[in-house]
Amino acid sequence: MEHLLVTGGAGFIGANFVHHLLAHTDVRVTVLDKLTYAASREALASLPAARVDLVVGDVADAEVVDLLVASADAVVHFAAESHNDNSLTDPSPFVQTNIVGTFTLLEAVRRHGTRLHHVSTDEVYGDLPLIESGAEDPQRFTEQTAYQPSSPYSASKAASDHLVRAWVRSFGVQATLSNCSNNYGPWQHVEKFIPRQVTELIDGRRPRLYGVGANVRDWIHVDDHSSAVWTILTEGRIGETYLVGADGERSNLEVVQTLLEVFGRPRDDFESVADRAGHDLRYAIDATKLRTELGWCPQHADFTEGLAQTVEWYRAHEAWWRPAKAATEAAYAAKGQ
Ligand code: NAD
Ligand code: TDX
Repeated sequence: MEHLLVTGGAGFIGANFVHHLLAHTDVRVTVLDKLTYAASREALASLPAARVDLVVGDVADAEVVDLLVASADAVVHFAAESHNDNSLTDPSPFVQTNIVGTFTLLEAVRRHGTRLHHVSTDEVYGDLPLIESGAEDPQRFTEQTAYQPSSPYSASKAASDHLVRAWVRSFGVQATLSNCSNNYGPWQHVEKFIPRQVTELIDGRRPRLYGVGANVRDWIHVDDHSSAVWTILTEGRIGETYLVGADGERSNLEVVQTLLEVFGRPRDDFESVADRAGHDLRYAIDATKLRTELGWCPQHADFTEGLAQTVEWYRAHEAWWRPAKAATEAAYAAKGQ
């Protein structure tokens, strides 16, 4: 595998994955990215032009996709509309990019017989009940959990996963899939939970919790997601799905309290704002298959340390996130969030 096509490689996880490839492999990368509001040329700017090139285009544009797939040894598909709150305001780009875009890519890899890895989310499984305090062995998602997406975003990702499996079974497409939990780390847009709170705190404002902050997310450092995707691409079995997670369950309230400690602020110095419609209660991943079958192991075990490093990264990269901050906050304020 010498030349990879990475869709959505100018977004948060895609860009971190490209950095991971440059540091740990010899592959050459072509990024296909539409450069939506969520993308960043800067995230790729430090990488050598001899190994990374960026094609600005739409994953739902069959002509461009066919041309790029024809010259790649394998494709890793990150491109998507990714924010749940935006999908509640306007679902249309979610259907177009996440479903039609994945369909377009599948047709191209079918024509060219190209290996594909499809990147998806644990949100396709819907949510789990919150854990009673003191309860043992709480339920977690596995590869056998039934699909039950809640939001337009997660429904569009679920649809894309179904298309990939159907193309494997019906047309013999050489694809693997992964469903990962919530990522954090550098280059994440300020609309998302952790960067929003970090940048509010840098600005001397209070973090904003939806409701009382009881909802639970299963956090994984983005580098660990990258190593999982590379492991599955190179060692995974065709047609298989692997769940990716690092045993990082925390309530949103706990995350905010950890951030408040990092900033030396009182633990109750946050605001409760309007809750998200249909807000999933809890996500939790059982990554046993990936760990035992492919020997993958996350490297960022300490969430508090990872969070503190992420705070430092946002402090050092204010020039990058500042231009998006005011408009993002204005859109939240208009919804009472
Ligand atoms: P992101 O929104 O930060 O980046 C998405 C990228 O896709 C952007 O660069 C954007 O310009 C590009 N894009 C959007 N529409 C496009 C189109 N039509 N054609 C080409 N490029 C297009 O998202 P992210 O958080 O980096 O997520 C990447 C992938 O990982 C998504 O498929 C998402 O569902 C999945 N995922 C994300 C998380 C998470 O915690 N963020 C967790 C699990 C899975
Ligand atoms: O200001 C906020 N306050 C708040 O309490 C924001 C922006 C969010 N939240 C809550 C909602 C969620 O319970 O924090 C949690 C995390 O929110 P998001 O960062 O929007 O992530 P989530 O909706 O869990 O989805 C993320 O993980 C799965 C990614 O955005 C998806 O792309 C991925 O598939």
